[in-house]
Amino acid sequence: MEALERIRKLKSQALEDVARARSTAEAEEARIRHLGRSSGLAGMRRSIGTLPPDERREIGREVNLAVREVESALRERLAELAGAELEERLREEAVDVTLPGVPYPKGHLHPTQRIIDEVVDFFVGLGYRVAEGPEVETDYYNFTALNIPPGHPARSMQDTFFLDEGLVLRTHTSPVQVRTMLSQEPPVYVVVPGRVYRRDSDPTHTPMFHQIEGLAVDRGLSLAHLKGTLAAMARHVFGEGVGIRLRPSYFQFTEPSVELDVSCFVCGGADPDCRVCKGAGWLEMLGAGMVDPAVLEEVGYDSEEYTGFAFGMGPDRMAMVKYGIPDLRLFFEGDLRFLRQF
Ligand code: 2NM
Repeated sequence: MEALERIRKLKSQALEDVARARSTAEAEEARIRHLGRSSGLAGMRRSIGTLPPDERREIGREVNLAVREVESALRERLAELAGAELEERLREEAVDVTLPGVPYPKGHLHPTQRIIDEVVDFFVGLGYRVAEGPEVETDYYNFTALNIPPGHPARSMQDTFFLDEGLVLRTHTSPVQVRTMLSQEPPVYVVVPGRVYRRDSDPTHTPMFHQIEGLAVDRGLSLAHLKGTLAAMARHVFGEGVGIRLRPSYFQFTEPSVELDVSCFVCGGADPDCRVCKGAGWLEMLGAGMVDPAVLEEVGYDSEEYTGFAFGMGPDRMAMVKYGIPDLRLFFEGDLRFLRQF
């Protein structure tokens, strides 16, 4: 019978293809080719109805048997191939957990940031809040509110980066203290770290540098509170052994104004050739003073009821002294060989 012969042929071709399949993808292709809708066996199944009735039964059974045989061969081959493919993937993707890891490079805090952290931590420990503000400031907050009127030399072209009309790069962080006072009533205790800008550039001056300023406004604050607070801060940063002294000074926004020196933390004043203090025995550390009543009145505080002290220091300069760095420009070049020393 011609039909039986054809079924046998289709079946043996299918079994051969299945056995030859080298991957699960190839086995799937064989399934589509030999059992799919347009395969020979599927075509025969569809045409059974057109056969003479006495042939239908036998041909039908043979086609079904052939299909089942191919299906079971496919199932077996697929299982084999899938197992082999899994083994292969496990081998390829295996991770050797005994290999040494990639070393993670260790970061270093910038020397300026180390000083800022030490100073800010000290004041936070006393109960001060940390305040920050914009680096582009208005003329009013940077100068006028701080008792520096138009025409004052501190505003001069030599010092200040002027931007558009009425705007400057802040030359100190004091405008943040002004904003703080305008936004709340006393008592005020804030410490203000940040970047500031002045038109200066040589081994000990960079056009951008850092400041930490602080402000306390309360009832009954005196120069004695200022002195005790800053002495404790100096010892926190430069060591318990250091002494301090105040010298008279002048700032537009404080009266009286003082400068604070720290006794040399290397020689204590004993070495006339000391590389840190150059034999002076003292290191200049910060400026400070009692907030001028005119500044308190400007922000709406009653200067009869409240007094305040304020101070400002340069953490870049302090880091140069503490770590013996000769050129401030090294701080802002981002050279990792420099940073790795800290
Ligand atoms: C300094 C020195 C002395 C200061 C004053 C004020 C404010 F806003 F309260 F008036 N803030 N900072 C001040 C006083 C800053 O830096 C060398």
